Amino acid sequence: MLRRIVCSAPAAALAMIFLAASSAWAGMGQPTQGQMGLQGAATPVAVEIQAFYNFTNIIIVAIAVFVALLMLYVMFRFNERSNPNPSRTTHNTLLEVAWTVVPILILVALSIPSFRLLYLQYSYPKADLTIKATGYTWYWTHGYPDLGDFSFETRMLDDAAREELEAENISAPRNLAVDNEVVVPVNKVVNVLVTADPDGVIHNWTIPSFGSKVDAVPGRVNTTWFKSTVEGMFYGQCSELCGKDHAFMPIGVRVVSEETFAAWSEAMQAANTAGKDARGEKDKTKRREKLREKKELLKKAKQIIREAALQQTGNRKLAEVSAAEPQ
Ligand SMILES: [Cu+2]
Repeated sequence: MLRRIVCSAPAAALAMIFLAASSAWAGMGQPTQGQMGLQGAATPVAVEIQAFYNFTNIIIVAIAVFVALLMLYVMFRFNERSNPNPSRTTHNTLLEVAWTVVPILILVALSIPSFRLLYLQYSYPKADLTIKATGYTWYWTHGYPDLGDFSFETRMLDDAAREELEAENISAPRNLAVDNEVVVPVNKVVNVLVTADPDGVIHNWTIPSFGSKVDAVPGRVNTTWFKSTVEGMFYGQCSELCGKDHAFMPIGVRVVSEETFAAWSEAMQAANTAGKDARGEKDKTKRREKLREKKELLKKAKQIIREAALQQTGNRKLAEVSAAEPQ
């Protein structure tokens, strides 16, 4: 019996290590049914986070298995029946040095990749684009300060709006899909300035596949950076318990090609300018005209993203089909 337990333990440990280390079952950009491990990594930081996570898991499982085996051995070898005359030993210098030094070595082994990762997260490369994310109760606004400072609100879609998109073959997952997605170009360094409404509470801007998680604090600007190497849709949710609708303030970042981004940001900037002109315009007819122009430009920007979404959904479907086909 004991031998069987002892023999099956390493196999179970190995299975756990593979389970923990495998991110093959995890989706990219959003959680998936029956997911194991973390969401797929889309940025260099997320790749490093996952490598560190897998490495730490191996150490954790190894320690747990070692302690479990040790306890089983002690229970069977040194119980009263099999060992009626206990030894009176109280000290063992070698053993005491070992159980002090070995944990120190384990901690050092953990700290080296940990500090390396921390350094990567906080050494900001030169940004190609800056985004300002502000948490409100309970939605986000996203601004593009280096592109004429246009901004928009990001709110969660309700079921009716989601069904409309799904009917058009655009993926819109429940509790994650948003009305206005943050759009960024692929393979570019994006700096995110994160803050919260000065009269509000603390939120947290998170995109798991980017390895980004930053507190949005009223009156303070925090930063994070990401460089997505994959095009697609990436979702996250407010990750700081902020109140009543904490669970309903998702963030959606769409990573698109450089050309799509240029077309979208151009339309958004022009719409922003038209809006500003309308505000400064005294003549009623001209103001109405400017506002109409703004509306048209916003519609155009939305259409650009809709087309990108359709293309990406199609790409994903194709990828799923080819992955499901037997080789
Ligand atoms: Cu929040």
